[in-house]
Amino acid sequence: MHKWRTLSITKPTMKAAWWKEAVVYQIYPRSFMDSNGDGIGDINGITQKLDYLKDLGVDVLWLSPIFESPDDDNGYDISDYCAIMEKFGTMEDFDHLLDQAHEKGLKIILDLVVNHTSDEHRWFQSSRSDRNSPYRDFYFWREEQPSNWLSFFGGEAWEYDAETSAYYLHLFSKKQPDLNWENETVRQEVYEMMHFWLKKGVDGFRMDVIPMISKYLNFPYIDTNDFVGAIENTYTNGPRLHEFLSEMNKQVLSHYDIMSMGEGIGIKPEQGNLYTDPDRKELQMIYHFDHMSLDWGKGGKFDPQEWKLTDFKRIFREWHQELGDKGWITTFLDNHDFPRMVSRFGNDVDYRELSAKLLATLLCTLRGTPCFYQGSEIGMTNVAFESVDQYRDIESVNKIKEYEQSNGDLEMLKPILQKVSRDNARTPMQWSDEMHGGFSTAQTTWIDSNPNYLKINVEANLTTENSVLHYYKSAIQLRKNHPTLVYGDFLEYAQESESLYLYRRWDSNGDYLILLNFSDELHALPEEVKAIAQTEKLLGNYLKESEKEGIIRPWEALVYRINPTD
Ligand code: ISL
Ligand code: CA
Repeated sequence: MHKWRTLSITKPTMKAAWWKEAVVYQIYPRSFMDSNGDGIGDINGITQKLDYLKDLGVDVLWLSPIFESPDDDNGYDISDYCAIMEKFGTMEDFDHLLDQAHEKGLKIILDLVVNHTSDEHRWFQSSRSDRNSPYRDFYFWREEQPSNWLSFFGGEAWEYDAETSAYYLHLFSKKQPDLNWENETVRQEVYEMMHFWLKKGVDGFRMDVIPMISKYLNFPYIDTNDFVGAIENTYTNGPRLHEFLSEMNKQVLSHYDIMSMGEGIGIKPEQGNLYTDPDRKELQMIYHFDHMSLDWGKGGKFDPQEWKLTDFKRIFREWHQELGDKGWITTFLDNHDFPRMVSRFGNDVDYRELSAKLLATLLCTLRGTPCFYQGSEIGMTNVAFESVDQYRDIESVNKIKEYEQSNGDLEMLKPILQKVSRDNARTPMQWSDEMHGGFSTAQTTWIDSNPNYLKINVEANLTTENSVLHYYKSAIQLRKNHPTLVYGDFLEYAQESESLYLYRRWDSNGDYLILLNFSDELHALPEEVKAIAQTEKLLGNYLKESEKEGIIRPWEALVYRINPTD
């Protein structure tokens, strides 16, 4: 009966840290809350909602970029790192937000976007206008086009600039020239800017495309049919990457008790510890994309493929094994760059609430710091925009243009956009059933709301006992009350199942069993799991107990504590 108690209980070797125990909540400021009725979310809007966030139980708020920017890529193209975007408010507004957040025990981390700047940044302006400018070498200028690199947002990554008769590198849009980290002054400028925010009391950074800051200076040719391969083998993990990160750690990060979370694009499990092993003194954690990129077919992100639970499980298993008790990851299932998690990994039609709750259970019981994206806590879904004119994201807009130019049938593109566009995650937060979901009092907002706000909104969730929101609160509290869910080891059952994700988290403080059914069907639990006796149920997403024993219902999520036996 108790054969599964044979797990050898070892002393936990994983070091404790507040940022491992924390739950992160990502805010996309322009879509969170509009305080002044201009149709764009803003900083004061966030301040208004701090009590809501506190009540949800999250600890750290990651704000997508709030800095001055011409907004070519929604603020990921920064023209002044130390100024606030006018649309979002003022520096006083930000100081007030930080102050209020701290008063409530919430931390705030900012988006550090230093692989590139905006082309409207004064460094680039000077660099472009004068070949002898001290800023010339802040970017990559070449007389001839060095290679065939492609940009993430379509087209070539080397752009010819007539003003200065040379090519510059931009891995993202033309308005996002890549910074040359080889230049020591660039690095010093970045570190100084980081100190500026940290001295203000900011609690850390999420670091945008950080694996790309060191470039292979021969810019090797890529296979243009394999963009994913180009990212993994050529664009990321350049020769001086770890040297730069150690330097940043030494000069900046190590001076504060803060969170550093790298966007782990292109990082494979075996490289995880190079970034996050504490002994190496670089970053605390990274979030890898391996489970998110499953739909990147040959043609890139716009070639959606189905994902498989066995791949998903294998990815987390491999990361877990590779990191061991050293490095650390952030876990996430969506953010502002991806479709909504309930639409992608759950079933947003027949089991929206159950599957949204299941996904929350997963993130709150996996090893890694969970990072939730705004709106997931009420089960917000992808949006089915009827017209391509409703898209705002540069990636989607460029794709639409490309289709138009090649006489592609836009009707064919529509269902793809509805599935993969980043705008799925960028529609306004749904606070109530009022106009624009209570996000704004403006007649029109910068992007249309998802019409399902009439049903899916915070207010309705607050007043319904079994809502997704209330479940989120319980799942987050569960993680906080049981540190084994943070630090414990990880053991899986039924690895080959395409429907069931069943695992155990355990250490000398406790032993937990997590059962998740990722399917619309009822399943029998494997014998080895049924044999685990004497358990206490801590969390479940169905109201009533199942009448049959040993089965798990569609999208059912269960967390048990396994009682110690003697
Ligand atoms: O969303 C993607 C493209 O389909 C991702 O590949 C994304 O471009 C990549 O993860 C980098 O993301 C970050 O940097 C970009 C910015 O557009 C994203 O919003 C940001 O998260 C450039 O700064
Ligand atoms: Ca506003």
